[in-house]
Amino acid sequence: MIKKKDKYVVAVVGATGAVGREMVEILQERKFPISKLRLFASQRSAGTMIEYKGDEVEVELLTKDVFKGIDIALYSAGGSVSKEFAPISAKDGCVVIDNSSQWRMDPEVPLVVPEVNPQDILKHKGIIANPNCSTIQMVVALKPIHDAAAITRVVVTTFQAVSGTGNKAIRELMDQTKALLSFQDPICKVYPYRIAFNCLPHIDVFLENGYTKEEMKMVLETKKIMGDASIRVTATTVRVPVFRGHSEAVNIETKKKLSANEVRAILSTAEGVTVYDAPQKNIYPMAIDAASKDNVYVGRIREDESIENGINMWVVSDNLRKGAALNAVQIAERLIL
Ligand code: NAP
Ligand code: 12T
Repeated sequence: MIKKKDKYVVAVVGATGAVGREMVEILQERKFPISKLRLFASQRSAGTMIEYKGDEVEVELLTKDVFKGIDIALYSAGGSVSKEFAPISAKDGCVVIDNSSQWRMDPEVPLVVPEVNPQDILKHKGIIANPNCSTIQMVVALKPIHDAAAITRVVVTTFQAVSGTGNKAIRELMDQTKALLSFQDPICKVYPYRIAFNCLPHIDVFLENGYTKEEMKMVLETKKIMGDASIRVTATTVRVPVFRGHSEAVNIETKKKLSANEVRAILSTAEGVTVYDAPQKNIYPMAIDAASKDNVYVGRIREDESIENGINMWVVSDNLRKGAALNAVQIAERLIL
């Protein structure tokens, strides 16, 4: 349990990263009650100044002895940093909300999307995990359908933006695009092949079963967040040359039959969802609409005519906001309620 206060000392670990910078923005935007904001990163960027509420806050070097007196730490500095530092933070009485995949499947660690399983926040023992970006936006759209018609199976294909990999990948897509448009050879450092004008069916590392780790995160995390291990999930995750916003083609099978109109009605009142679905007027969600927005956008809702009870839909959200920083801040907001 967190001790209730009027204002909290909040830390962002990995504050100079693509997700960390978004966290600082969102804390400010949503007026999170902060008495002192502390920002941490590695030696590479200690001393960098980041603006928060009109002031410049200096980025400090992350060390093991910084956590005393910090109430909540939002971590976004990669799995190895979370593995090493999160238990130390928790021992010092700080509640960690961790963005890496390090703790997500630990049975002691709640894995939370506030629209889906806010009740799990209460079970934390010092660490709460923020799910994978692709999983978060999908479950926000699945939960209301599951409540109405019991989902039995999900087949998902993702189209993921490079910002999911961080600042280096954003730069790589920019540099490769510039190079190719000037008839130069693109340099590949972050991804094994060029991402500019290409699609890579490869996100995170390959596992023994032939799936990528990103695909298996979608399978396992969905079951844990929805609190239903019986939902069958299979995924193909693809990196596309988009800077911001993940798109997903989601095929759902349900126990009870739902028409496309029923799904539209259910989703149009669902928390955190915007239905954007009028194909006759060329209205469907796109990454360029979702970028810098908070909601999960759903469109292309239609019956899967190849099975009895099936729905196809297209789900888009900003991977750095709902997929990472916003979801983490929303967890923190519930934590202090
Ligand atoms: P990024 O742009 O590469 O930023 C990484 C951040 O971590 C930077 O602030 C970096 O600081 C800091 N950092 C790296 N090593 C560190 C160390 N040893 N000690 C302290 N700080 C260190 O990456 P990002 O996209 O923001 O992602 C960060 C992490 O968040 C990822 O590794 C991933 O685990 C997680 N993530 C989760 C989701 C999700 O699905 N929910 C989405 C994206 C990312 P410097 O400036 O000093 O290098
Ligand atoms: N490799 O948080 O590269 O598990 O887009 C999120 C995004 C891991 C994660 C990516 C990744 C995660 C990516």
